[in-house]
Amino acid sequence: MKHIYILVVLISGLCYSQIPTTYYDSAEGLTGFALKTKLKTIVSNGHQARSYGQLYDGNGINGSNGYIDTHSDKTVSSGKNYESDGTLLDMYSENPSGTDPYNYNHGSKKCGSQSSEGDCYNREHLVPQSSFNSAFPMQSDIHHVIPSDGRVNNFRGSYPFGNVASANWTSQNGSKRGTSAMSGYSGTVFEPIDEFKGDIARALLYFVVRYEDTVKSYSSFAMFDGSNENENAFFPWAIDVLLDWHNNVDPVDQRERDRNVAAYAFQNNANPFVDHPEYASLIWNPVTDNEAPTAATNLIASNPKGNSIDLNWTAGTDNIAVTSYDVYKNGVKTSSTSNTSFTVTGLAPNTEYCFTVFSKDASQNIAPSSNESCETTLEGNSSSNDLFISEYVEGYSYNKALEISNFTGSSINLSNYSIARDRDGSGVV
Ligand SMILES: [Ca+2]
Ligand SMILES: [Ca+2]
Ligand SMILES: [Ca+2]
Ligand SMILES: [Ca+2]
Repeated sequence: MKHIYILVVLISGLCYSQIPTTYYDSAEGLTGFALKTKLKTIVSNGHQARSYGQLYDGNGINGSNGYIDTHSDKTVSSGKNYESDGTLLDMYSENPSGTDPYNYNHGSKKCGSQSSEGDCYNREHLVPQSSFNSAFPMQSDIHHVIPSDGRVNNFRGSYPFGNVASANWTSQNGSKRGTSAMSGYSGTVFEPIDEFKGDIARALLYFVVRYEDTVKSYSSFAMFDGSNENENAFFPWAIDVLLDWHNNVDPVDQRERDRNVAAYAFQNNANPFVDHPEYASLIWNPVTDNEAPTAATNLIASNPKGNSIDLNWTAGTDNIAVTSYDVYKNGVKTSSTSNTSFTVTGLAPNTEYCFTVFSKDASQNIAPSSNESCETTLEGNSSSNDLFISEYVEGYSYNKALEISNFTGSSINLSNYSIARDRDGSGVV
């Protein structure tokens, strides 16, 4: 019997559509709220809202079976295993280091009414339904709607998550409700056990990213500050405790990565904070860079033409990275480049110009000036007496082209010109 069970798990695993390896490519290099907004686009594109009932069994969607795939106590390839008995994995009743107080089999004992723990299970909205009026797709979003014991769900109610100072109620696995231990919030809070603090924090981080456009109006939930789309979404005390749970108390493990893949198969989007834990601090606690790069050196102005001069220099260095150079001509900024060479154009003939460049980093810290280098443009060649062929384009088959330039300063009648071809040295044709 056990062999059959393992076989079923493998087959359902093979059916999953995996999170594409390129899923987060467009977020690369971004930080702060620009990263948050980019992630909103990534996780919104393709997200297919499922019905509320499909959370329980998925009903054959895209090879996914809803909670059966995302929230089962099953073996993980690395990290901590619990009973691995295929029962419902309930964060409010699982005892990670011992026997569970009670268990649910998927699909049976759905609430229903409850009067004590173990009576029935239902769907717990980590962000309370009341804050978004039970609207879709939030109501059935499997990243933040988890199966849980009905009694504990009831005690959690719509309270914000946080660390409890003094508990007035404790579930059989140690989840607590009580007074806030966090300065900045004085109401009642709910604290899951350490094992699942990060799971729940990442679900909330996902929620404010996925619903960035509308979360401002969900501020009846005490963790949400009602700020605009491109801002925090959380009160300072709230993001502080979530980042602590996410980074320190309960970092991402293989069980959560497996769940994210199964959730992707269920509704075709992923939780970015599971795949890229570093995104959370990049968005809400970006490192401030106050250190300016070193100056560019060895600036040389050379190769003067009638109206251009070439510049080359040695790169500056930075604690993070030099991202660009401002180019100054006679003390006035004229251009910017990410390279260590630049051609200054649009210059007057027979004129001396002096140049400097300044290294900059992404935080707009500017280095001291490079050395100054001066050069004089050549005598005027900005006009000519006749047309000249400035470019030949070799296209496919019969597609060839000649570019003819007119720098004479006056109109030319092309009927006075002809173009002849010399074929293999056998004369003009
Ligand atoms: Ca268990
Ligand atoms: Ca257990
Ligand atoms: Ca965890
Ligand atoms: Ca820097």
